[in-house]
This record gives sequence, structure tokens and C-alpha cells, in this order.
Amino acid sequence: MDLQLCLTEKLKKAVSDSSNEELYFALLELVQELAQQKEVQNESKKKLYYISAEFLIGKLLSNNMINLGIYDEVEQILNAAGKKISEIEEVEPEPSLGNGGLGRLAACFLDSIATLGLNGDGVGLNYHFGLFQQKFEDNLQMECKNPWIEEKGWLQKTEVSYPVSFKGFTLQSRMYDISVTGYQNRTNKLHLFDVETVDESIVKEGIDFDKEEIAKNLTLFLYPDDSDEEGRLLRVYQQYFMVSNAAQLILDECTAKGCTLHDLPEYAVIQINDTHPTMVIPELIRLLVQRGLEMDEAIDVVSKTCAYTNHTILAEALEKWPIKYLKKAVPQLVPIIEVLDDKVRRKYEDETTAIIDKEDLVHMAHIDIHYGFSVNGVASLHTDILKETELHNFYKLYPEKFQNKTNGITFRRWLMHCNPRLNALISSLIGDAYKKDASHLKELVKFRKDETVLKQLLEIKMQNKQELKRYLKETQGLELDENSVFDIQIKRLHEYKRQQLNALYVIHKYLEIKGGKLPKRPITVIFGAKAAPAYVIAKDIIHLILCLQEIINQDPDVNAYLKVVMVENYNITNAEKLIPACDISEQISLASKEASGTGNMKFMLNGAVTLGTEDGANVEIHELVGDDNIYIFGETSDQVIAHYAKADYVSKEYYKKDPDIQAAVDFILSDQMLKVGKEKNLKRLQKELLSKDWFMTFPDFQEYVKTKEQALADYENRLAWAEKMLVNISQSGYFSSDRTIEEYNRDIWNL
Ligand code: 26Q
Repeated sequence: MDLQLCLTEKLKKAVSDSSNEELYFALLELVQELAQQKEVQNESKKKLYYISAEFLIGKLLSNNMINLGIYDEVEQILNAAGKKISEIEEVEPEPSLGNGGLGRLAACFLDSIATLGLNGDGVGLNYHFGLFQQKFEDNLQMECKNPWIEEKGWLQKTEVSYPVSFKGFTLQSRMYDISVTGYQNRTNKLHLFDVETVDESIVKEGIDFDKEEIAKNLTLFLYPDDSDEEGRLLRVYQQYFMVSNAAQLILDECTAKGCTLHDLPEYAVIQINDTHPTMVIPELIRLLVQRGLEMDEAIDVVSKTCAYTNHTILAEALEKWPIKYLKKAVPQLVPIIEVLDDKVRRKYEDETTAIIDKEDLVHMAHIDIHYGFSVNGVASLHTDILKETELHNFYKLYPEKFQNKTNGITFRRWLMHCNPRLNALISSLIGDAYKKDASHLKELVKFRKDETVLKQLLEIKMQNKQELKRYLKETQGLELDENSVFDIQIKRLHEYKRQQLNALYVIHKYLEIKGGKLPKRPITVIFGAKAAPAYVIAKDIIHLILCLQEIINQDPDVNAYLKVVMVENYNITNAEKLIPACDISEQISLASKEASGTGNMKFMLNGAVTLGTEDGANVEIHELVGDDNIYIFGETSDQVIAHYAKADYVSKEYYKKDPDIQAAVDFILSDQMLKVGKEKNLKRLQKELLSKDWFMTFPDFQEYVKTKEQALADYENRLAWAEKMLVNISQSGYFSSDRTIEEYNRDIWNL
């Protein structure tokens, strides 16, 4: 196909005479057409439905062009006409249909499912404003809505529409589709359901709106937290709306292919992404009974169709809905859930595995485990903890259901697209096979002592750092020094992820520099994080970091040696710029708390070296790269779990006996801080650390400082550091989501 011709036909003028906007829309149309040609007509019998409340897909234009194999040619055409692909990318809004890891994982999985040529679609919701957009004002996080849907974009309206009944009213849905292009392979779909009655005008200041009118607000926002009562109820409405649509779609598609419903598991397999879509189980049972199956058979059929992925061991994040919420929103499910509970109670005496507990809370994960055929954790340590601790009583009942599926990331977006220089170097060294089979990256190991290659790696890192510097200067007016070490922690803000530990390090370093102890090389500590709007302490931690940024970057004694950067509105688009520019990847969660992490994998692939705890997938990264190519510190998950069991951790004691901790914690309420910050917030945060420190930052503090200093010292031997980078890149193939999806298919889906 002549792309040049196609483009000019769409533009009705020369590429060189077209604006970036016109080029974006022309390319969008072209990509849509090419993607459509790769939809598969004669479908295989069995299909996967990946149901998820979040799909954090990121911008799609470049990624689709890479997957369709037209990126290089389009780039040449644009360059020849004096246009830049990066400027055209800026025209595209980023869909913000996810909070973080779980949503991004779903997006990487869709890419890999299509790339492996598997028959599988995503099903979710079309949130009009997605996750909030973050702004900083007075060193505080502010939230505003993030309208991303445009007249002309990737969403395609379909004919599909279903009635979804709630107590007292019924809403008619509308399905929108986004094409999911596989790399040199088929096109699948992401189905996003919406209601036509949604009224964007009910959103007032920021992200406030009337939570009562479900028909008007159902798909306005993605929920960043569940901290207020009406919000929680709205989340039940959202979840039911999502799964009722999914269930109707699945039954329609299967019956159209000849399924009798008795044989549903031969036609469909449903992956339940955390408990957010769990109501699909009782909803499917309800629909099957409505269509003539006996209750027992309906339960059996559904149990053979559904599989559940657990993404968290934080007790407070496990969904438990008061039965009164369900009675108020979706009373039709209540008798079914009662039957499910009754069956469990008849079979097993253990109260801890019941579905409806004594306080009338419905434990969503318990439905999934009893009435699904597979339960998986997302990293090896995480799955072990589920089996041994969190879900131990379930593991005793169903050892055969439990399995591990270590997370992965798509290398198309997280290498080929975001780091074209490194990608080009790798293909020049080992050819292109790694793009389809990432295990080929291992072949890079033979260059570990090759000075030319190591110097090329360092040069690429430098160029990526300069590019990030330009980007942050343009978008946020920040000044970075590309010769400093870029130490980066980007992820949702949560106490267990311990951005506060990194902030304490920053204070410690600041005080050292003030005291005359200067680092060999300047350090730039970069953060990016959104906090749930109602998560008070998380917002206080952001406040702390922003205050430190103001104080340190303006202090002439210090700013040549240390800088703090808090990137506003951390999202996929800026992650794609930050990750290739990183030297040290901060993965410092309290051991046992981070189920997997996937940012850790993205950094590794892009030649950053991990500084982290033995948590989540860090454990597997450590095993793959060996002690010399990672910086590990902190208590082990076993030690941490023991502290919680014995309740023997007292933060105040560490504060009393460790002068460094004392100085850093005292600084939070120093005059300097009070000049730029809010006393109320800073006091609250300091008190939290001194009276609780629930995620145990103090016990790990000294070892963290020491290990980070070691990394910084090692960084000075540039060739030895480049070797660490190379080993990390060469061992990262295991974390391709293609490998993960192959395992899901082999062990769970059997497509
Ligand atoms: C629950 C109830 C009410 C409102 C919101 C929620 C809610 C929303 C989002 C609960 C959890 C989430 C997101 C969880 C998440 O992103 N978990 C991450 O999943 C990644 C992919 O498996 C892992 O790598 C991370 O370790 C894990 O934290």
C-alpha cells in the first residue's frame, strides 16, 4: 500500500501543508482502516473475555502504527515533509481509564493477547472523565476532571445495547469499541459500555458532582477510592452495569456460535481482574436460570467459566460490600448470593471462608474462589503469601485452583515505542527476533564486557535524560541537570509504597549537604504520583515532597548537588518519557505489601538499576540479574509479617535512638518547612510517622541510606555501571507480557 498516497487523499493536501492536528486525524483514520482489515472473521470456538474496571491504555496512535508495521514509513514521510511524529502525538488526548498497575496490566495483556493471535476481548466501562487530572497549587494536590473523549477518536459506537435493571429503574447501555492491534498479528476489541443519559454538566467544581442520580452520573468517573458512603454505592452500580453488559454480550456471542448454554465453558472463559467484576458470577447464574437452566447446573457452568486474579494482599483493599448496598442497588442478585453462601456453609464449617459474614458483608473474593476454577497471584512471592497467609484457609480447600502468573509488560510500548534509540541498538546487536520472542534479549549478555556497546548504552541514556530535561522544562518549567544521577520513583501514592521513606532520604541528604558533606555527583530525585482525593496522609506526603522541592531547589548552597522534582499529573504519557531516562529505579515498598509492581520491569528493560526491597516481582528481578546488578535492602517479608503478627514495632523507639531519623523527622516541622507548607498537614504527617509508621519506614531507613550511597558510589565507575544496565536489559525478557499471556493461556484459558 502506498501510505503517502493514502495520507494525501485523506488530507486533501500535501503533508507539508497540513497541521499536526490534520495529520493526527488522517493517521487515526488510516490506522482504524488498517486495524479493521486484521479483524478475524472465522472465529475459533472458545473466546476469552477479560473483564476489568480499568484499562489504562495510554495514547494509541504510535503504538498502533508500530503494531501494524507502518511506523517507520510514516515517520519517514512526515520527516520528509518537515513534520515531527512527537508533535503529532501531542494532539492525542490520553484516555485515563485506570488508576495504576492493575489497569495498565490489563492494557499490556490486551496487546499480548492480540500479538499472540488469541481470540480474546476486553470488557470495561467508558468513563467520560476517567481518573482525575492532578494539578499542584500551594504545594498541594488539586483534582480536576479529565475529559478525553473527542468527537473523532478511537472509540467506535456500535449497534450493541442492553437493558440493565437496578432497583426501581432500568438503563439502556451502549457499547463502544476500541480496536486492539496485535504486533504483526490480528486485531481484537476492547468493549467499553456506557449509558446515553450521562450528563457531563452535573460536574461542578473540580470533580464534585451529585452522586444520587445514577442515570446521569454512572460512567462519569473512574473511582480512585471508596472513602465516602455514596461513592461506594455508586461503585456497586458501576460494577453491576459493567458485568451485566458483559454477561449479556457473552451469552449473545456464544449462542450465536451454537452454544446451548449447557456447554458455555467450551465457548467462553472469563478472567475476573481483581474483585471489581465479581458480580459477573451471580449475574451469569441469574441469566442462565432465566434462560432455562436449573440453579445447580447454572452454578456449575459458571464455575467452570470464571477465573480470578488477585492483585492485593492489603486487607483494606479487599472488597466487602454490605448486603444492604446490594439490596438497594441490585436486589435481583441477593437471592443468588444467598444460595452461593448457603452452599459454602453447608460444605465447609470454617466461618472465615463464608461469603456473607456475620456482619452481613459480602466478601467478593470469596465468591471468586469458591465459584471460579482458578485463582492466581501476580508474582511468585505474592502467590506464596496468598497460599500461606492471606488465603490460606482457601488454599487448604482448593490447592489445585491456586497458581502463580508473574506479571509482564508489553515491550512494544515499553521499549520499541518509548525508547527508540535503545531499541535500535538492540536490533543492531542481536537482530529483530526479540520483538516477537523477548527471551532473545539474553543474547545481549555476550556484550557485557564489550566497551563499545557499554559506551553506546551510556550515550543513549544520556540522550534520553536530555530529552526528559527538555520535556520537563517545556511542560513544567523545571530545570534538570543531565549529568546528575536520575533517581526515579513513579507510581500511585500509597503509604505501603513508601514515597515517605524516599522523602526522608532527601531530607537527610539535604541536611548532610548543608553540613558540608557534598556528594561526588549531583543527584536528582524525581517523583510522580497521584493520591486518591480522600486519602489524607497520601496527600500530606505529596505536600511534603512539594515543599522539599521548593526549599531544596531554591537553596543556593544545595541545588547544585541535590534537586527534587515532583512531576505533575503522572500518567502513561510522561511515564514513557521518564522511564528511558532513569538511572536508579526506586522500588521500595514494605516487603510483602506490593503484589508485583510492573514499573520495576519497565525500568529494568530500559537499563535502569533497581534499588528495592525483596518484594513483589523485585524478588524475581533479583534472581535473574544476581546480587551484583541490583541494590536490595530492608527487612524480608517474613520479618515484616512477623512484626505485624506480634505487633512489636514501635516507631517512637527508632526515633529516640537514631539521630538521623530524628533530624529528618524533626525537619518536617522546621521553620523552613512551615514557611512554604501548611502546619496542619505537616503536623499530621509527622504525627503519623511518630505514633504509627504503619509501613515501617524507620526500621529500613539506615539500610536504605547505606544501599543508596553504595549505588551512587558504584555509578561513578561508568563502565561497570553500564554492565549492570546491560545485564538488566538482557535478563528482562522474562517480564514480557507475551510470556505471561502464554502461561495464562496454557494453564487457565486453553484457547
Ligand atoms: C476498590 C474498591 C473501591 C474503590 C476502588 C478500589 C480499587 C481500585 C483500584 C482497588 C484496587 C485498585 C488497584 C489495584 C492495583 O493497581 N493493584 C496493583 O496491581 C498491579 C498489577 O497486578 C501490581 O503490579 C501491583 O503490585 C498492585 O498494587
